[in-house]
Amino acid sequence: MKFPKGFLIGGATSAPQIEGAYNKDGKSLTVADLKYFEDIKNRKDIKETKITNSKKIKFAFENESNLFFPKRVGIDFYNNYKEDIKLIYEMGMNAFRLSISWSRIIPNVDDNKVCKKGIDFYKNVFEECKKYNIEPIVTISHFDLPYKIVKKYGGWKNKKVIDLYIDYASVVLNEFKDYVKYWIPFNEINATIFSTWVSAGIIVDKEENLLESCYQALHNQFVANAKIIKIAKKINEKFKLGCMLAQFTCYSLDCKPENVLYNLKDQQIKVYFYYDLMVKGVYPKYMLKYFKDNNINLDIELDELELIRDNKIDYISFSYYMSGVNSLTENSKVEANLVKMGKNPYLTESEWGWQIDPIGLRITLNDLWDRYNLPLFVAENGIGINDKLENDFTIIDDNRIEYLKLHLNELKNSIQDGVNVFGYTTWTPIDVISSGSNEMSKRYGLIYVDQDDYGNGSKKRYKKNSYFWFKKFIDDSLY
Ligand code: P53
Repeated sequence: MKFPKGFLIGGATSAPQIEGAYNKDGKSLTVADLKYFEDIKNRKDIKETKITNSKKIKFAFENESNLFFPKRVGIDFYNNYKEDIKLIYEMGMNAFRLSISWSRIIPNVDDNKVCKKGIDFYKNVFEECKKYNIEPIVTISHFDLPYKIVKKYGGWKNKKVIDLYIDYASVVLNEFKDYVKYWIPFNEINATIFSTWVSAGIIVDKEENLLESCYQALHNQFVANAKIIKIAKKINEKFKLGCMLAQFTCYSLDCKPENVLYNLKDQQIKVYFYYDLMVKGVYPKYMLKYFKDNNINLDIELDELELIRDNKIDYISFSYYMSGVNSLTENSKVEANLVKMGKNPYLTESEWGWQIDPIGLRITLNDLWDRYNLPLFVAENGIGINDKLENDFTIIDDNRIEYLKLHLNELKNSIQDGVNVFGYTTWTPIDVISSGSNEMSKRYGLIYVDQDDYGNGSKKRYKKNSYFWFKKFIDDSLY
C-alpha cells in the first residue's frame, strides 16, 4: 500500500537534544543545559536521573567544571546541520521536525532583544530543507525553557511567562513565515504534569502544592497556545497549528467493570483532557471535578477561557512509543520515564522497559480520529537501543527495523480504516541525547553518531541498517 499523495514522512528532533553550542552566538542557558550526566547501572531504574530538584540545580552550578552536561554538546547539529540534512534527504525523507530554541532567539528573555545570529542559524537550516524539498514541522518550545524564566519567574506557573512566550513565538512566526507551514507551539504539553523541570521550569521540592502549580503552568500554556494560534492566523491564514501530546494509550487489565472504569478515568486525566480542551475549546467537566477532588485551585480568567474557546488547533499530533495497562489492584508496573505503566503480559519491552505495541498505534489513531475528526500527525515514534558500531563501521539494528516495520504497517492499516493521517516523523533520523535519561547510549537514530555518554568520539555519522531499510520503505510507499 502507498501513502496518500502529499504524505509527509521523515524524522523528528529537538533543539536541546541535537544542537550543542549551548553558549555560542549569544545563546543563554536553558533548563536542558543544567541536566548533568549521571551514570546508571540499571537501565530500567533511571528515576534518579530524571527528577530535577533544587539540590541538583545547586550541585550543577557549584560543580560546573567537573560535571558533564550532554545537552550542552548535543550532536553538534549547530555546526553539522548541512551534512545531517543531506543525509536525511538521501534517506528519502520529505519532512523534518525540529524545534527552535527560545534562548537563541531572545536570550535575555524580557528585554525583547532579538539575537540576529540565532535567527540566521535557523534560516540557514530552513534554506537547507528548502534545497531538498523537505517540509519542516516546527516545535516552538521543546523542553528548553530559558533558565532565566525559572530564576526570575518560577517557570510557567507565572502568568507573566505567557507574554514572554508570545513575544518569542511571534518573532519566530514572523521571521520564518516563508519557510514553515506546520507549527507545534508546545512539545508534549502533558509533560508539564510528569516532567515538570524540562517542560515547565517547575522545581518539584519548591512547591507547596506541586500538582496545583503544575496545572496552573499548564493552564498558562493553554492560554499561550490559544493566543499564538490567533496571532499566527493573522500572519498567514494558511498556517497549520497543532497540539502535541505524549500519547499514553492504556488498556484495562481485564473486563472487570471497575477496572474498565478506572482505565477510562485515567485516560481522561492523562490524555483526553488535553485534546478535549484544545479541540473543543472548553475545560471538560470531569477535569473540573478532578481539580476539586485534588484540592487544585487555579487562577483562570474569563477572558482566557474565551481565548481558548475561540482559538482551536488545526490538527492533532502526538508521540507514540508504547502502551500501558490499568487496574485498581495490579501493582506490577514498568518504568518508562517518569511514567509508570502497568505491565501487559502480551507485549515485550525495549531495553528501557517501554512496552512495544504496534497495534496500539492503530487503536490510538482510530480512536482519536473518531473522537475529534481532526487530521492526525504522528510526531514521534521509535525505539531506544544501545547500538554498537562494528569494526567495519556498520550498525546492525534489526530490532529497530522490526519496530518501525510493525508500526508503519499499522499506520498504513489505520489509513485503510479511513483515518486521516497526514504525516509521520520517526524519533529520530539521527542519534540524539535522550531526553529522559540524558544519555547518548539510548540511541533512536537511523544514523549513528560516534559519540559516547561523556561526549567522547569522532562525532562522525554512519548509516545504520535501518537507514537503508527506511529508504526502501519510503521508496515503496510514496507516489
Ligand atoms: P527519551 C516521556 C514518555 C514518552 C516520551 O524519550 C517522552 C517523555 C518525556 O521524557 O518524550 C518524548 O529520550 C520527547 C523527546 C524524547 C522522546 O520522547 O527520554 O518529546 O524529546 O527524546 C524519547 O527516551
